[in-house]
Amino acid sequence: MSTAATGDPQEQQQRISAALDGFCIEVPSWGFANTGTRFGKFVQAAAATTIAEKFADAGEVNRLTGGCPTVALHVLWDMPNGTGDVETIRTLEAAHGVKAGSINPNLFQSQEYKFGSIANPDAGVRKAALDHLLESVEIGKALRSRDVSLWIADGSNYPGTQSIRRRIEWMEEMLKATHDAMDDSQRMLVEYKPFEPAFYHTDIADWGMALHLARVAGPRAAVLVDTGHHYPGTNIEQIVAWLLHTGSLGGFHFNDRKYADDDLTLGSIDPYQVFRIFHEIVSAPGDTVNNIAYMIDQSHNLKGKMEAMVQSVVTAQELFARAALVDQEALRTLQDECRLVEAEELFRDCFWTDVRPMVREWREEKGLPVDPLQELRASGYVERIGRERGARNQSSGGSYA
Ligand code: AFD
Ligand code: MN
Ligand code: MN
Repeated sequence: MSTAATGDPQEQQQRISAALDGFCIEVPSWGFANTGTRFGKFVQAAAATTIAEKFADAGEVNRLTGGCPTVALHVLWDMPNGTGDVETIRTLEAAHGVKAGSINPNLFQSQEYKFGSIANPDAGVRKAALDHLLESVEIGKALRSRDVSLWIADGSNYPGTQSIRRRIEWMEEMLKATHDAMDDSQRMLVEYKPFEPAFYHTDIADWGMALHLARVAGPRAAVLVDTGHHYPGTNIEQIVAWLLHTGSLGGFHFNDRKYADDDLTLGSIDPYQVFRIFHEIVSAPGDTVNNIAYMIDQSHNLKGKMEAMVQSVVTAQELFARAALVDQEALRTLQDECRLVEAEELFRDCFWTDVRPMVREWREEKGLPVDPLQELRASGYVERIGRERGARNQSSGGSYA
């Protein structure tokens, strides 16, 4: 019965190289832009402001890591002209070697969404929100992007001020209409979040609500798990197991948290949790791994945007590699025979295995920089874009789009 740490090094290398060959994680355009907290924004000279700069930065992260060939777009921030911007995006894809990834509508910034978007009691506001969702679906079609990824910030701040049940009915109607506008190549990902910006009830607050709405919307809707969107102590890998079991896991927004939706770099607080999530996936049957959208959702106020993104991608690759080391057959036998400590030791062995030399080997095989963060620093890329963008960023105080 092999455990990873004492496993044959050649077999370990093969497992890791095969796993990383098939593992891609999407970077968010907004992760390169100046954003902040509700208490303020610390402007970074090198931050991206234009969609061209966001594609350049995403292309550089992919050149360094070999793991992120797509960049998530936020409609309005990145595509103020909607489908009119598709040609621009095409040109940027070719220039920087990364493709447009998920399309993320923005239903949380316009003033009209003060009391909600698709769950707003005003039918006119719901219609405006639906129009934006339908436009996002059309942008996805034009860009041949698979996923329309919805984060609905709707909710209320005080008991008794809104009908939770009527808001469910409105959301069901809006999401079904959006789903019906998609073509067969598209998917709708329904994200959930327990609180913030709403502080009494959030209309899509947990995975059960998201799963219900995905089912009502239609067969090409699934749930998006943002690892920062859970109360402390939540067993996220158990949620992932249930969503895998029900065929409803659309994808992830990866980040890390100590308290709430902190959007810290992936694995910076609890790497073991990410390893356990990845283990649920790599141990799932069939081509489950291929149908899941792995995405990063972060936008750092303190760390440098580029360094933080490279950190998150590299950490995701390393933790996925560790999960790939688990001998599933051996573990299943130990589990079925309730040989608890042996099962746990096999599991932990893989988590504690320093895979960095084997990941380095994979990078060399691929002709990639063996140390992406070091290469970023040596390349002078951040200094260069800081010089090119600094004056504008300082003068504009940074901006979202
Ligand atoms: C914020 C929200 C949510 C959403 C993201 C991008 O909490 O995670 O997915 O913005 O719109 O982080
Ligand atoms: Mn998210
Ligand atoms: Mn979030």
